[in-house]
Amino acid sequence: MLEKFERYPLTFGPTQIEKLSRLSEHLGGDVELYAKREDCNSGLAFGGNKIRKLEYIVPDAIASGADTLVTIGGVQSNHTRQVAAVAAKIGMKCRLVQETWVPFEDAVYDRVGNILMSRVMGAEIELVDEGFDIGIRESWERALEDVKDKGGTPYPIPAGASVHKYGGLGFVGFAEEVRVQEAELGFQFDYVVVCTVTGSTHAGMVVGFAKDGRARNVIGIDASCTPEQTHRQVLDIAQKTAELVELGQDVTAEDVVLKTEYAYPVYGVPSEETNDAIRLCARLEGMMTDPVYEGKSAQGMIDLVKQGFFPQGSKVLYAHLGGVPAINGYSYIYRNG
Ligand code: 5PA
Repeated sequence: MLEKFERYPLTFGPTQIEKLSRLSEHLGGDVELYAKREDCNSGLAFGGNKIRKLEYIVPDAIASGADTLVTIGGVQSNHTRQVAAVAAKIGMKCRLVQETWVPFEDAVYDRVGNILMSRVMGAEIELVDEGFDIGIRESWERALEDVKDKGGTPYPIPAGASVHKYGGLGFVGFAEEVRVQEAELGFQFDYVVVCTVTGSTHAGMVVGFAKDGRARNVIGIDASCTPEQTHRQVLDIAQKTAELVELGQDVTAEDVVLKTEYAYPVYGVPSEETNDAIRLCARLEGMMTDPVYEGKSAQGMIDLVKQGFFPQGSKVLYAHLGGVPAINGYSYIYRNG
C-alpha cells in the first residue's frame, strides 16, 4: 500500500513481537497477549511511535528546503523529543513549543525525561502556559512565523505528527508489517490494542488493517480524555489516508473503535487503576509503560480481558508505542515502586 511513498529510514527495521506469557496466565489464560515493541524501534533517543510516522514525513521536509523542524506538545511530550532526535540526525534545527497540557506538579516535571533529552539534543524550547488541545494551536503558528522572521525556513509538524498529510502512513506500514510477521508466526491476531490521543497511529492502523477486513479489530484506548474530538480526528485522518493510499473502500465512523473509559481523571494524570496496570506489566513482564499513554492502554487491555470482551482463545496484540521517559516526571507517585 505504501510503494509510491518515499521513506527515510529512521528505525531499526520491523519491530519485535513478544509473547506476554506471564501476564496472559495471570489474567486467567483464556486470552493470549502479545506486545509489538514500537518502544524499541530506533536508536534515536529511545524511539517510539513518532519515529515510524516521521519516516514518511522527513523526505517532504528535506524536499521543501526547510532548515528547522517546528512542532508542539506537552511539557513531557514524547513526540517533541522524537522530532528533536530526528532533526539532529538529519542535520536540521528544531523548534519546540511545549504547553502546559498536564495539570501535574512534580518538582522536576520540566527538567527530566523527554524535555531533558530534547534540550541535550539542542532543540530550542519555548514553554507556553496553555492547556491541553489536540487541535492546531496559535502558539505553534507563532513559532513558525518567528522562525521565518529570524531568517530560517520552518517545516511544520503538527501535534503528534497527526494532521500532517503523510501522518497516517507510518502505521499503515505497521499493519503491513504485522501481516508479514503473522505469516512467519503461522497465526493471525484477532485484535490490536492501541493508545489513541492525536489520532494518526490509530488511523493508520484502521486503514492498514481495513485491507484484510480487520479495521474494527483495532481497539483504540483513548488517553486524551477529550474522546469526541479524538474520535473525529482519527476518522478524518483515516479517511484522508485511505484516499492517499488508494485503499479502494470507505472508512466509516464505526470503523474507528475507541474505548473511552480509561482516560480518567484527565489527560496526563494516571488513575490508581493506571498505576496498578503499570506495576503489573512491570512486575510480570519487565515491560515498562508510562502514566500518560501506554499505562492507560495497558489498563484498558487488562480490563477488557477481565470483562471477557475478547472471546476465549483470542490472540491480542498490544502496540507498545513507547513513552517511558515521561515516568521520570512522576517520580513522587512511584517513590515506593
Ligand atoms: C502517544 C502520543 P497518537 O497521538 O498518534 O494518537 O498516539 C498516542 C500516543 N503512546 C501513544 C505514546 C507513548 C505517545 O507518545 N504522544 C503525543 C506527544 O506529544 O508525545 C502526541 C501526543
